[in-house]
Amino acid sequence: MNMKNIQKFGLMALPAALAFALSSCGESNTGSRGPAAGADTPSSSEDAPAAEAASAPPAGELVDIELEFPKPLFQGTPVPVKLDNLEAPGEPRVSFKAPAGVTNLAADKIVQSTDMAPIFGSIDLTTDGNKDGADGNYVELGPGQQSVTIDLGAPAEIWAVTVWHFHKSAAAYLDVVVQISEDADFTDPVTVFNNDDDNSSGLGLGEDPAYIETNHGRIIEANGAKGQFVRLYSNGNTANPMNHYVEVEVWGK
Ligand SMILES: [Ca+2]
Ligand SMILES: [Ca+2]
Repeated sequence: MNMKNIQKFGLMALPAALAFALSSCGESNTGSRGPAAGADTPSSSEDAPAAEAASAPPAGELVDIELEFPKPLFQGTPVPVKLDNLEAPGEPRVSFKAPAGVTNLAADKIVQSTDMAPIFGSIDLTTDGNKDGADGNYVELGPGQQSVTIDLGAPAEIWAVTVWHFHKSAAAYLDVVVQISEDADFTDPVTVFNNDDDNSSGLGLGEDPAYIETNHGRIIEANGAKGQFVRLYSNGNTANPMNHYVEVEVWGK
């Protein structure tokens, strides 16, 4: 996420965060702070009993949400991927922070795509809950820039989007952009991920890194952004010009 988007996010997410904190913690006198600040800073409230703080987590406290991953599928020696914005190798992330009780709101939800007649598979494989990357479990969209859009069915507070494009062989997807919108036309979307480092997609210059797909997919944090629609763009990958989705999850409430 680039700085511009972080700023946009903060401004948009703060009122919702405050509303959540106030409604969930009636006796709190720390309403002038967001939950993130409260979680990182010792409470300055001297009249709050310690026992109360110990028995219930403060409103807005974030917990670790552990993801489930499919089996790794790499076969043979991966072809080296060369991209200017490719991230350095490192340990994969397996969890993210979110309020307790978030669920995968994308499960079995309707998915629209710029390619509704895929080359291989069907669009609904994107949200069918199966992350196994074997043949028959992914959808292959046509070449060039394509997108899928998930309608969550109701407005939500979104904390992470997790995506598995294709993990049977090592490839990095190009111009990956993920946006959250309150309206179906994406008139004022929040961009939570963008690795289009030359703005060839016309969606803005992205500062997120390109990454090689594995069974760990990708965790994209959304920091409580409000929206009902989640759109994921890509423009082919380093192995071929096609676009693939094994699964997309949208964690929120
Ligand atoms: Ca699937
Ligand atoms: Ca590009």
